[in-house]
Amino acid sequence: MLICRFRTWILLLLLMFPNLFGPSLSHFDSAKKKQLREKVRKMFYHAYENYMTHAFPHDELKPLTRSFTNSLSELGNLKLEHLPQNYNGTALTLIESLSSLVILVNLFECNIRVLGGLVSAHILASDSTNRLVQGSYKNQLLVLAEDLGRRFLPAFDTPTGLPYAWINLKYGVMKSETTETSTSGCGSLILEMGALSQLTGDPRYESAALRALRKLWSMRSSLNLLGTTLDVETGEWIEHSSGIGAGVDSFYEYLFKAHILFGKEDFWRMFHSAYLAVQKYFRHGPWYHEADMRNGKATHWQLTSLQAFWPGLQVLVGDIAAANSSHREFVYLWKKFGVLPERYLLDHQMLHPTEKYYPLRPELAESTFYLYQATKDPWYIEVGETIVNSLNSYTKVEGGFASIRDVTTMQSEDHMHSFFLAETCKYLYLLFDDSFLVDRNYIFTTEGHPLPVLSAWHERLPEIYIPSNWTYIKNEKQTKRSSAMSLQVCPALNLNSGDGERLVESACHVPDAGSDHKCFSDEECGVDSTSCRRRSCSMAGYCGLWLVV
Ligand code: DMJ
Repeated sequence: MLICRFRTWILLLLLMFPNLFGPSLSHFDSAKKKQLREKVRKMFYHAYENYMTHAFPHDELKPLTRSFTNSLSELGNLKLEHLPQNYNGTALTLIESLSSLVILVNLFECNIRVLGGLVSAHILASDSTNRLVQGSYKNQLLVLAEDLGRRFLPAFDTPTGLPYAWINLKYGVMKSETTETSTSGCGSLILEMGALSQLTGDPRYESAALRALRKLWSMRSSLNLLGTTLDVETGEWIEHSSGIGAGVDSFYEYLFKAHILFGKEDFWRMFHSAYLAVQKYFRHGPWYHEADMRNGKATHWQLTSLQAFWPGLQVLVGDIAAANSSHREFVYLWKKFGVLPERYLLDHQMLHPTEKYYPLRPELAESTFYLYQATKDPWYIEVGETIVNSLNSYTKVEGGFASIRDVTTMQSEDHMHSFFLAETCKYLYLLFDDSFLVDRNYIFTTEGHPLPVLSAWHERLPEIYIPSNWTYIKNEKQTKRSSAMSLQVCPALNLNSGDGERLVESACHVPDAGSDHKCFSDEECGVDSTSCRRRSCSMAGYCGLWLVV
């Protein structure tokens, strides 16, 4: 009894003088964020400097042998990361590199990595309010982007308008080229090619990407589902089974992000139908399985590392409760294996026998970043810390960061993908320091390249979709619309109970261990259902949102 009273007094004192017993938790949080962002900065430069020493100007670093691989994919990312330090030199190197290209590239990869990198870097370089700008810039990157975009166009010259997956940048589509491509391969080009059209005034890039996207959408089933692979000449599906992971992922991402970037209602309508179909036919609790587009029947019960981007997209949509519940499952798997395995068989609760690798993928860090932005729940900072610590313990080598061949043995593989720099490090850094984004309104392409949301690029603002509590920020130059991220809400799910009554339940809700809410430590406290914030154990011994009070 006496102890209880003592705790109550302490609690009251703490409420009145939050710093009475030392620095407040928010102080602690910001010190922790600072320490973590320094850790990530060091990781980035360790990877980047090794790349520059052992691989530049080739595509990707082999960190174990300190050599390089060639697949063109690094070019775009490299330039973006390169701008702050050595801007003029890099632009010139790029110009020389691109003019001599005669290689066969994958259109999708080249688009998201190279064209996206060039377009984004051009926008950053021409923005005088940007701290990245150094020296004089004369649109060299845009010239390169346009040159590359023009080389893409022959790929779209098919009876369907769906582009070939592979194109030779000098000679166009090769004679015996495969006509098979993936949904993401021909449906995730609109952000980069649309931005290129906006910047150059040449509508051909946006038109080509849009025509392909519309054709793809017209091939959906009556359930609003798409397959994974198709034939660009006939417009027939090859693989009818699909999910939200490999071969499809960025198709969904680009429908919604194109709506944000260009404001066209068409994109929203397509996305809205597609999103509902995914939630209806692929979702199983917090997991997403694969299903046949024709009948919605489950085909593969697998979790893949690529699917971990989905909660991030759901945050942009505003479906934060669903995002949070899936994200937790991915975090659980990350902790179980130390990193995320490429494929996990949900029906057998075991790793896929041949896909046990972790190639330094960014998706979990990306979703963690979005969820933290939306909720400011410090728990996501802890998740970020776990990811950073795992990367440093299991993947850091003298020559950079190495992929993991097998998560059961943590055996390394001699490859550092370019997305480790362009995405993994970037999203981790932004999780701990979002100052770059403050007062700005960016979307990130699927390769992590920022593109500003500008009213000038909007056909018109889709007023009917903007809730009344969304804010407009005016500055002298342009009007920006804030994204769903600024809402910081945790919408509850509306469920129908059996007797017809509406029950409201939040997917992020985790009850306290004791029904009387008493506790000895934070571990016994759950997650608040309306704010999605983790509750903590007060000195008085009760779970609650004490920091918020
Ligand atoms: C990235 O290249 C892109 O995000 C792509 O859309 C799929 N995922 C890889 C990284 O895992």
